[in-house]
Amino acid sequence: MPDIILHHYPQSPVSEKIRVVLGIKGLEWRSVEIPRLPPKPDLMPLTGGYRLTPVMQIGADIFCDSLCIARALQERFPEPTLYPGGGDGMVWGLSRWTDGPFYQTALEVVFGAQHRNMPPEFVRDRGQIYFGSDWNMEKVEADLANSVANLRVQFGWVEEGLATGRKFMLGNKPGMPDALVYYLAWFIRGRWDGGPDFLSQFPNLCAWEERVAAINHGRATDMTSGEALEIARASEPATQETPDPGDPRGLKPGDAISVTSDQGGSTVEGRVLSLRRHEIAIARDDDRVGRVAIHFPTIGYRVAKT
Ligand SMILES: N[C@@H](CCC(=O)N[C@@H](CS)C(=O)NCC(=O)O)C(=O)O
Repeated sequence: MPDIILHHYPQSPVSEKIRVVLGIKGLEWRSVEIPRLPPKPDLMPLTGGYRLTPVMQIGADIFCDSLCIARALQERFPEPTLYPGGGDGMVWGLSRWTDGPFYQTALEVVFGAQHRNMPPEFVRDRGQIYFGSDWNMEKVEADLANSVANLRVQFGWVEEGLATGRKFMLGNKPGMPDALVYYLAWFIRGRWDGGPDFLSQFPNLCAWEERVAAINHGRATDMTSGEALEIARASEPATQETPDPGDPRGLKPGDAISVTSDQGGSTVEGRVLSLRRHEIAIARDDDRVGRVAIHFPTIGYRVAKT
């Protein structure tokens, strides 16, 4: 199998989730550092316009969104499993809490407390992604105490689970729920000045954070974006044409469609290649990399026929 290539940047919390997954699985991978703000000229040929972080590449197959990336890694490298305590299926449902309301609350706290110390162009960019087109940091700041109260409840639930003596969320082995909660603790600890003090009220969580940090990130070696583009150009997508007769949208391989993240950002256009209940892959041709298969999760993305 070609190398696993992660397009990411060190400060990205959602990338930290995937780096922990790579660590749980003990994988070797290649690390391409991408810009924190657009333009991302060496990413666009691969993703067809999708700009969020992280993105995974395996040859000419491109995986957008951490939900799609984690699942693709579990399918290709089943052991050690991301479902050690029998959490099959349910862990993806859990991700809709951690990546939805829990992440949103963490963003409200970090931006509410720290936005005045962030570069204005960064606040403008993230403001519209995380808080919508009518974002207003003064309001986020004014609501900070309420957001911290909500964050405290959610980390409190995690603390209750860990207080039972389990080493990890699903028992004595780490799995997907650990990656899903760890990246939020990592974000709060590292990006909010009050984070370390806030987290110290959860002693079991702090001890668990150390255990997850010790798993580390697998074995990464750097790669340039140029090398990654060359690998895509020299490869053909491994994804086969796959119909899904049960697709409620009536989509079929070959249909011309666009895919747009609910978080906004560019729309990616291509032709349906593979349909599975939880994922869609589209084929797209690009001047720099030739044909790529771009994978998106079904959840969180809107598909329209073009
Ligand atoms: N649903 C996406 C969310 C990813 C996300 O929000 N990532 C942040 C960075 S942690 C981002 O893309 N920020 C804008 C950027 O990197 O350009 C996923 O799970 O991958």
